[in-house]
Amino acid sequence: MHTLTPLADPAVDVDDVARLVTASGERIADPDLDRWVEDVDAAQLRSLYRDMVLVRRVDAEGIALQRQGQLGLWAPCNGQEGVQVGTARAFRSDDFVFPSYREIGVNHVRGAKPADFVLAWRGEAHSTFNPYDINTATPQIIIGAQALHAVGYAMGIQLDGTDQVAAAYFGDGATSQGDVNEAMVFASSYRSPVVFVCTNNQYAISEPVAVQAKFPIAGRAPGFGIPSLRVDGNDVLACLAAMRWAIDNARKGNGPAFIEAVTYRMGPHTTSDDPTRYRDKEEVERWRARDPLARIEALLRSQDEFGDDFSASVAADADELGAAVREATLSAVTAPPISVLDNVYAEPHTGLDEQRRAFGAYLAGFDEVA
Ligand SMILES: Cc1ncc(C[n+]2csc(CCOP(=O)(O)OP(=O)(O)O)c2C)c(N)n1
Ligand SMILES: [Mg+2]
Repeated sequence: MHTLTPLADPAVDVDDVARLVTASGERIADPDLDRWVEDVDAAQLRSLYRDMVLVRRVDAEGIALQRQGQLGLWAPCNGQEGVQVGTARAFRSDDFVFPSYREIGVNHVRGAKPADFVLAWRGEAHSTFNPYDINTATPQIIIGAQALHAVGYAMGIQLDGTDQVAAAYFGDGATSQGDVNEAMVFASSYRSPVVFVCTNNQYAISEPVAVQAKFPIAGRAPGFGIPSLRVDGNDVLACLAAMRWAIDNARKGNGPAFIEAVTYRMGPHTTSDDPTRYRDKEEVERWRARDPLARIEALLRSQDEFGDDFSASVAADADELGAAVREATLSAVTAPPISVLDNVYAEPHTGLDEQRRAFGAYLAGFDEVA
């Protein structure tokens, strides 16, 4: 696998990665990755491209709906479609995925419906989808916590004796959290069938990755006894290949694997953030030239496989999904405030009863005013 050397500045040395499609859309060979995507023909590449376009559209709608006051917050994924779609397409439907708040593309590939992208950000639902409908956990806001959940799930898989795989998605910043490191110790010690996907988008809010990683993040995993791969996160094909490698490793009983996908968050951390305060335009433009969608379009065009019909059908699909996301948001029915306490615990208990009483009394106060 791709060997790692210490980097002077991990944020700058972004080309020290495994890659199959260059930024200009040229298919290059990689001795380790090639065999994992031998079956990927033009039709499959188009399908990966379509998913990335759909994800970008959901993201654009989310930002617009937040700006229009229809959502409380949105965590954009623009620029990260390659790692999200590429890795998620490697799962089997019975694998179990633990995403962070930014994994819109992972949830899309897992089968999230239009409402699933927006209702939690609108404050209408605790969770988004029912995790068991698409074998994907509620997107995690507590940085790194989902790594422990994924390892726990993977240890459960071992007890069940099945060949499912669990996966945790987290960011570069999350690798500084104890939870992620503890999760890697358990995964390694128990040889659990789990894949860690670290999306290195160069920032933890305003903090550049170079502040907390003096060595490529993928280089940490071998210290835990976990094989790792540093891959171009804007190369959907390389991400698919890397994830197939990692999942195969776990499914065969060889234990965990770690992928660092090097990418860039093109938008703000969330709609509450102003990235112009901490990064310059030139940096953003450098990454725009590495766009994950544009490179697949260029590759397909070079093979004469990106026709007008295809382009029009992708645009129509994106329009349809975008309209469905807006409709799901605008038609959302706000539940009575007291229902915030429903479905929090499996069993009722006295603490919850007390909270329900106190919150009910507080809400009743508004009735009196009215
Ligand atoms: C335990 C915890 N600490 C702090 C926060 C506040 N917080 C939200 S996002 C974030 C940065 C996370 O950066 P990274 O892991 O790189 O993920 P990204 O947002 O870039 O996808 C922080 C510190 C939190 N949600 N949870
Ligand atoms: Mg980050």
